[in-house]
Amino acid sequence: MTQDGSLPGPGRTDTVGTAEQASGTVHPGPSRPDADELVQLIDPAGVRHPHGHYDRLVADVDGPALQRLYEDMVVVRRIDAEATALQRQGELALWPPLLGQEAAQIGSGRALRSDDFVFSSYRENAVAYCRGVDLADILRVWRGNASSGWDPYTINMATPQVIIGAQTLHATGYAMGILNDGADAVAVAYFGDGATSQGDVNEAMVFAASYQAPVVFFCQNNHWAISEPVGLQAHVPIARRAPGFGIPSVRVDGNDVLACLAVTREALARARSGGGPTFIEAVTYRMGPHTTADDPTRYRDANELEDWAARDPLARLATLLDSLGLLEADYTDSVRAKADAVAAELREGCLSMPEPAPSDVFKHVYSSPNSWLDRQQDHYERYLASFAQAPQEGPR
Ligand SMILES: Cc1ncc(C[n+]2csc(CCOP(=O)(O)OP(=O)(O)O)c2C)c(N)n1
Ligand SMILES: [Mg+2]
Repeated sequence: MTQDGSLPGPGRTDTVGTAEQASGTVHPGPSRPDADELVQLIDPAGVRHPHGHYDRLVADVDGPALQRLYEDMVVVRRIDAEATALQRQGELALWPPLLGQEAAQIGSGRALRSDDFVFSSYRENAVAYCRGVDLADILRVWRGNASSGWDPYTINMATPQVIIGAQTLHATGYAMGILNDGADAVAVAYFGDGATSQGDVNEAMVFAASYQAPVVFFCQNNHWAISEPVGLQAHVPIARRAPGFGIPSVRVDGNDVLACLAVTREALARARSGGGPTFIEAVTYRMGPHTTADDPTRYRDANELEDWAARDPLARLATLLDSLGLLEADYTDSVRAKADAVAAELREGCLSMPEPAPSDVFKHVYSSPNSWLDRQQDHYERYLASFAQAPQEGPR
């Protein structure tokens, strides 16, 4: 198995799973005999392959369910494109695109229960969509309109973390709280390949393993940490690191939405049933820039992008749906209409956001009054007021 995650597929079948349901007890311990195996249920050519272990975890995913996953991916790709356009039009200061990572985020995001709690980085806007975020809320921070986009408890998802890897500690702490409460919810931490080099992520894994905390570490290996290729910091598959902490891990084709759903369901079931943490490495690719401020043509080869475009997560599911007779015009028209409507709502929500007052920047810094901050605010307000009082220069 290579770092790029390529995997030769076995023979073809069009069946979508068999027997058992997705839920149920999963016992602790490594689930895969070969941690380097890349779990794949739908290959890049859109062919569904049977899997001895994971088919049962997606046995309930019938044709209509596959269509819903496809619709989700089309919609979030459209959200991403619309937000990128808004940034180019000067309406957002910055945007971190998720182009290419739709399957990893929708497959895992749709596996979650509403009482699970997500701790993400800045790129998991498709996960936020799965959690039911108000669309404008995902733009609020990038428009410079607010310090935080939403109240975490309304959708059980913390606002995105920009300090690389820090959210893994928050997720682990939250999961330890779940243990204390005797609940069966799960905390899920999303982070990138680059984040795995941070101390925070490694410390989080030590604590998660020590306490057998119900946390899922979902690493999207999109092959780049800004301009640093994953091969520089990971000479072996990233998933191999977790067993060193005593955490079972799995590598999944991150461009295969069904496989991402299956491995996340397994990890969630393990955590709910007292089996502790799981580390998932979703092998995917960031097809766009790191953010709209980045120009990847300066550091990566166009051929690499072309190779990954051939493994596009949406295209392969479209091909599978087509082979099942589930990609008729009335369905694709309705998906397009939904994406158009969501994009229009996103744009409208962005453009109609009320402008905050300049001194709102002082709000929410501390939960209780702070004299040092109050003095700064007072000074700033007097400074702003001085412009109104200053004599205007007029024509002589
Ligand atoms: C602690 C910390 N160090 C450095 C940065 C600067 N930084 C922002 S994004 C990034 C790369 C992260 O790469 P990865 O974890 O692979 O996530 P991706 O952006 O690919 O989704 C870095 C180093 C930061 N935000 N926080
Ligand atoms: Mg990365």
